[in-house]
Amino acid sequence: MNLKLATLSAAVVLGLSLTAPAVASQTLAQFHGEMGGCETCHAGEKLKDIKAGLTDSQTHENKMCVECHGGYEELKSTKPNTHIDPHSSHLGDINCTACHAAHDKPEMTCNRCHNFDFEMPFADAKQKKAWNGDWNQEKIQAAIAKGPQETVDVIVVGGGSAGLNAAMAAKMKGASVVLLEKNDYTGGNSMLAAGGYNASETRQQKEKGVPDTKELFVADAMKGGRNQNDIELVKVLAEHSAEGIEWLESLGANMEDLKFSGGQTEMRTHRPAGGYSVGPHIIDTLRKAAIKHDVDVRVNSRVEKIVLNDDQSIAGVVVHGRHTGYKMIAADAVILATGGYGMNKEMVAYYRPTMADMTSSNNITATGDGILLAKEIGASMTDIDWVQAHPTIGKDSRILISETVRGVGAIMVNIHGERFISEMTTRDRASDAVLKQPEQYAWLVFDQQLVEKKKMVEGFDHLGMLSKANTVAELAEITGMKNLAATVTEYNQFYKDGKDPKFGRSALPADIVKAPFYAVKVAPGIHHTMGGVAIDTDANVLNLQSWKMEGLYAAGEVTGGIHGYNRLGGNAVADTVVFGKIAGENAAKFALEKK
Ligand code: MEZ
Repeated sequence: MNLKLATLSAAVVLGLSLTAPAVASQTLAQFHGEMGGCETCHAGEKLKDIKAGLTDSQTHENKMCVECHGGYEELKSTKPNTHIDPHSSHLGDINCTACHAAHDKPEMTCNRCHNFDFEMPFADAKQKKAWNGDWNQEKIQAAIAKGPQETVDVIVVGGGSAGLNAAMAAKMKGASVVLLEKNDYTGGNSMLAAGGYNASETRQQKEKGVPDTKELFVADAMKGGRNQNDIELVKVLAEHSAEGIEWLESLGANMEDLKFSGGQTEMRTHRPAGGYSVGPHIIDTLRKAAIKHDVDVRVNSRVEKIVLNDDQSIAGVVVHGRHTGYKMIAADAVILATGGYGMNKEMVAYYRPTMADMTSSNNITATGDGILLAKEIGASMTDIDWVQAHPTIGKDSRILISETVRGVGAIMVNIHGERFISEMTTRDRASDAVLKQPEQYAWLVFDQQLVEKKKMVEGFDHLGMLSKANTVAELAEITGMKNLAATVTEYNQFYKDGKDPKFGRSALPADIVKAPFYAVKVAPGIHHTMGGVAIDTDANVLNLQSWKMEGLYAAGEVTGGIHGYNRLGGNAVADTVVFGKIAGENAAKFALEKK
């Protein structure tokens, strides 16, 4: 480390403020440049060296941030955030540059979904042109005409759970792999998954004496999907669900906890112990595994075209790198793992106009890119207009109040404090029921017992979403739910009796007795797009004649067919792992056999 960098590090260690720029509208780059020149952050002093060392992931630059300021784990232990820590709740260890843009206005990534009043260092720097939606056809064609600049066996498009699982599986089968993620960090929508992973006949279930079977898994998924699912895909999901858990455990995940989700006859939703959210945990595990196994993961890299050879076989993709521009990468196999389209307003308006104005719990990455890429080359779509509303998204927000909260004991009541449906029914039914209530919203009500079991609830409290009181009567007073006390008394009796004669709630895991008592306002919002690219049981994409498109695979929410008309909570995470792994293994086999 040079002297200036050492001084900078020392300042950080001593807790000196480095946040206030000396000059208004100074950028972080100027501030660092004054300390040690461009070399402070870049791989050289001269423009040509900087350019040569600059990757789309800004690998060198981020390494330099960590060298001076410390890495995620270090900063977490020395500067514990007493209030909200988005890294712990879902972001995990992401590139520093995702928020701290050096030559541009810094962007607090959290505010893409939230609304935090938090001033970033160098916040008054000038905003440059945003990097988004080019899809520049001339540049795409020029990249194809120039020919591939790199060749690998398998290209994975998208860095959520399906993509990371696919990349890991392909790599472990001996293929060379590159994973291309358009966002500035991996994780996709999976990073926000709060519920769990459905699997049957697992070690965890056997240890707890849960008499679940694969056949029951299939029956529940089909019933939940109103029998509109492709049963062959559902069977594969059930068959491989336990194996998927073991695979994640072999990569370092903890999936010890078990709970019920809506529409299940047996308890099969697996989660990390300690009440942590499943998505961030799986993503963290997979990110670490990808580093350990040397998988080439590139962020800020948006695939804008799948390129075919004259014989219609896969030639590769054109990727648009945020810093390096357009280029073609050749590969014999491509896996689409780009997620759904819940955040693409135009697509929702086109496919499901009645939901166009709904909020969405999805990450900003869920823009349906893979569906558009696949359609362009003749892939078939299944159930494309089936969009799932989740009944409990924080009212007027984009924050999902996980089904887990109901799964471990919350009740759902209307503005008068009256229950109106079994809290554990399927999402389509629960959402419809909420929309039929006065004011079209509901409250979830629970007590301190639940908060102690579910760490995620602390996050809702930090976000200011919870009403809180020392007695149920006081909670009723604050929220205006005049019949709440009577409802809670009645529900506690149902708990004691072990059955809910009013709405037939399948699981009554706790009563509502321990102060403080809480309520959170919820309303339905877009959560999952069940339709997408048609695949077969090998995760091979099908064309309009239902023939295999050789070399093209897809997994996760970009696909259709598995969930039918209504996905059960916990089946999406299972889908990303099971079909991600199948896609990765089959793509590797295909590419390696072609060599
Ligand atoms: O699978 C899901 O979408 C899920 C379990 C969501 C949730 O409510 O946590």
